[in-house]
Amino acid sequence: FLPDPKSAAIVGCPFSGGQAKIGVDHGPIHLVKAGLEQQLKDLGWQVQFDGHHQFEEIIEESDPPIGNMKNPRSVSRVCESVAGVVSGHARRGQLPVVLGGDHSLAMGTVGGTLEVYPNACVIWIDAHADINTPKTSDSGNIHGMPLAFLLGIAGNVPEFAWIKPVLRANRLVYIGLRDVDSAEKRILKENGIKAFSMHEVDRHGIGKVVELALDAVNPNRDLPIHLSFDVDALDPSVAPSTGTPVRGGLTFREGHYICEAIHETGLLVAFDLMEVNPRLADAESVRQTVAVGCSLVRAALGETLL
Ligand code: B3U
Ligand code: MN
Ligand code: MN
Repeated sequence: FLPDPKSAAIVGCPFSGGQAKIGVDHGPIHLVKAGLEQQLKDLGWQVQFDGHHQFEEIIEESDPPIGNMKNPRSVSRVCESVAGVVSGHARRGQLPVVLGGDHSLAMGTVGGTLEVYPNACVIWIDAHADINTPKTSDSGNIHGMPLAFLLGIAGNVPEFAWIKPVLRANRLVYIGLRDVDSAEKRILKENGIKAFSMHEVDRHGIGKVVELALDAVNPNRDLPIHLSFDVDALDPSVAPSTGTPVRGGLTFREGHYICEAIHETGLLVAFDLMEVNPRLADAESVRQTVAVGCSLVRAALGETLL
């Protein structure tokens, strides 16, 4: 089954524990302040927004590293809670629009989606592959690891035991990659995971790449789609306010085209917008990044140019 037509829930996740820079926890507040809820209503959606999540009570005061993983207990508990919220909305027929926060949150969002739609595929838009295991990660930042946990290749970390290996490698595809660690390249190869880097976007054009990406994970165009959009997939000239910008990214139109094309499939069941950090860069850059973020969400929910 698919969500009720045009019923969405905005899930604001002010959380930054999956990486080191302060400010990304303010992303959802800025996106909502910019009017996202009303913008979606203006597109004809019923929108539930109950305020941002309050993670204070579940974030651990003392959270020493496990191996090299930073803030592991907090990340785990926050993601477990997000998974419950996302699956709840999905069960009620709503399309969760999750606003991050850092991309570690996707352990919760994708986990929640797959609880309700076990055969869903994941389209991951990012400069980075976010598939390090706790062993391969140099940084120890868990926002570089969510896919390893979802795929069940992260190794045994008891604190993350609640995450079931719900995602199959043939149901995951990337668009926009350009900063992938060598261990991650090996993981992608070993698991046969399809990825369209910026090289493929340059070669084929974004229209063809989205078609090929859907062919890879959704050949009959009949599986639910979870679209997880890291705003750093966009070129830093388009979305400067993010923690780990990488030059050579998607243009404004390429980013929007992806969202529009996924909307056109009629199969979208969940959308994440992650890594907007309003504490980085100057006021005009922040305004621009927040505006682009809102407009990506609108495109995924059906805003058209004509
Ligand atoms: N792959 C590196 C860098 C990184 C991943 N995600 C972001 N940066 N945003 C890591 O830390 O795992
Ligand atoms: Mn990411
Ligand atoms: Mn990224």
